[in-house]
Amino acid sequence: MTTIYKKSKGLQNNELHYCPGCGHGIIHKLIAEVMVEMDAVGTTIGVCPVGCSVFAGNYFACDMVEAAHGRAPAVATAIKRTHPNQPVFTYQGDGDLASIGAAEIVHAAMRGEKFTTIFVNNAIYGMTGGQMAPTTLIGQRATTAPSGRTKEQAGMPMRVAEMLATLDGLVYAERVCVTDIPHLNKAKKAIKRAFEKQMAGEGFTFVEILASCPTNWGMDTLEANKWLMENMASYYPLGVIKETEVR
Ligand SMILES: Cc1ncc(C[n+]2csc(CCOP(=O)(O)OP(=O)(O)O)c2C)c(N)n1
Ligand code: SF4
Repeated sequence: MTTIYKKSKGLQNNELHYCPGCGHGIIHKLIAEVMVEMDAVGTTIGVCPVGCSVFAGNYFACDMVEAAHGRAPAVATAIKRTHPNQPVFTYQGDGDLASIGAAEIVHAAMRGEKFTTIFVNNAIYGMTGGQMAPTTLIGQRATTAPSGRTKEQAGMPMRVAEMLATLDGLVYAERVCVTDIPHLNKAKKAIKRAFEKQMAGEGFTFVEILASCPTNWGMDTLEANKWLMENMASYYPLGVIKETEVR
């Protein structure tokens, strides 16, 4: 029998706890494949967030550290400074990164810390049952905005990649999504580019990944991907936001 799919060696052989259609599992697979391609499974150190991916350490086949809510960039700073030759990444949701951890990510980018952040933007707090996040779209319903987010009450949704790109320490920011195979391939390329620039010692690198949360969006998996492309990708444009030349 021909094997057409094999689990990446960058992942442990554990069953994922994510809901069907959730972006986290797909993104884990892409990061794991990049680690394998870069021959960095044994050397990479990841930092897990608080949120649905709090158990990411059960899945990646590399060392993973758990950080308190939003503090992954501070923990990654310490790890990278003491292990400058090893790839370091934080893996964070939008509640973790753009809400409680907003200061940590801004200051890590400002300082040009030489690690990579994988930012999973699903426009909602997944783990705690669908509260509004800084990235929730105008009109989008959340348990804390039952009639939909309004600009008057909560301001406009935060475009994190563009905001961080204004800081000199950030050398690469790209926004991708994981809705279909061509977009998955682009997402993997972006993750690899971010790791390569990190390992070249250029500065802070950031990949924002638009992903679906069918459970809290109240949609089936296909509907969720369609909604993402029609609504999220128009407010959060895909593509390279900033890439500096090697100094
Ligand atoms: C200090 C603190 N405040 C609040 C919480 C509760 N909490 C856990 S996960 C979470 C939201 C996570 O959402 P997000 O980062 O978007 O990740 P997702 O679950 O969507 O992947 C919150 C508010 C906490 N764990 N610690
Ligand atoms: S609640 Fe949302 S983010 Fe969390 S595992 Fe389920 S689909 Fe994924």
